[in-house]
Amino acid sequence: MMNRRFFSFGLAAVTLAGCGGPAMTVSGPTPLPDDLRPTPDAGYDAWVAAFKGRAASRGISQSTLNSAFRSAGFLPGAITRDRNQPESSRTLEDYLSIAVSDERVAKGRANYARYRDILNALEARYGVDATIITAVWGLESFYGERRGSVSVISATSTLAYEGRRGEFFEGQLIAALRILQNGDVTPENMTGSWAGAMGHTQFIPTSYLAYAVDYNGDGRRDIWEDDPSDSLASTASYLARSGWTRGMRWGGEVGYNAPAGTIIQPQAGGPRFSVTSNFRAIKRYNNSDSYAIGVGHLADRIGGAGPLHGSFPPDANGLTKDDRVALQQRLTARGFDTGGADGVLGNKSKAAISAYQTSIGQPATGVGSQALLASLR
Ligand SMILES: [Ca+2]
Repeated sequence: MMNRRFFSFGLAAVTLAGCGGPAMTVSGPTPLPDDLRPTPDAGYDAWVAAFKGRAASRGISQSTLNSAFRSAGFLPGAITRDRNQPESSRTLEDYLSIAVSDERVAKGRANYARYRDILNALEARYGVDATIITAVWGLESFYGERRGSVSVISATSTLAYEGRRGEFFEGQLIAALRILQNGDVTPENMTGSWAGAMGHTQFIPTSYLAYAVDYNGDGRRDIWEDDPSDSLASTASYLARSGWTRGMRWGGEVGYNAPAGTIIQPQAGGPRFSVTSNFRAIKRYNNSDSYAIGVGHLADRIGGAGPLHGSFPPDANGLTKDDRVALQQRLTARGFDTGGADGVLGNKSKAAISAYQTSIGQPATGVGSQALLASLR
């Protein structure tokens, strides 16, 4: 979460926990890939030795440093993922296809029901709607299923050492060490995304220090455990302190009982939204209009609302979402695996299109078209 503009995680990547995209930042119960396990690196070791002096001067004890770095190390995969984040962002339509998928809505409704008591208590205490808290949880970690299992000390130290955003990540590393020093979590349990976002709602370490809450009263602010209550309370705390106004909607689709607000149209030809100051509070979590609309719309859906009323225009290749879904279904039926039929033509779909084009003697462009769709009928 947070300061994602540096990451363009976006459903882009992270945020689309569960999207299966190339830049996922959360890993969940699947085994760690080898490149996110510590690898010997002399340059990293020298950097850590120097860093320990700087950390000590900022109040980190030797025993904290020793235990934190005992099993930490250089993660080549953090650097490649950081460098390979997509430059271009998804269209709002593609973003919402993933962020507010039928599965994410259904699981959101189930978790909203399961944790209704605590969510309602949080709404009463912090003023943030229970459905909004649930939606943030859904986008950040697929309701806790994909919290990330990368060592946070390894991830933040690797990215601090690599240096492209070294100052930012050294700050996160110092914050992570303070968390360990406070005794909220052990080094082995302090896991998260390859970029150091932690727990059910993917707090970066500095945000944890500023906003995390011990809700269940066990004396530790534990956002890593299976019990999501501290994480959900921490998210409500963060939104409340980001300017959330109790009882105000985030916004809505213009023409369909939206609250008064600033009008935005993130995708030309697509739906327009009227957004309030609570929309801007969501953007403090992740500074992206698509993300904030994703949270708001997912919250509405969890609360029982239906899909958006407006439609989006055809994409640059003349295909509507229905066309793209049909293209994926027909390719799959012919044995070219698109990894599902969500209407989002990602890397797997592009590879399937290329393989199909090759099979019919056409240049493998990986780009769909009406002609290609028609050829599959
Ligand atoms: Ca606790």
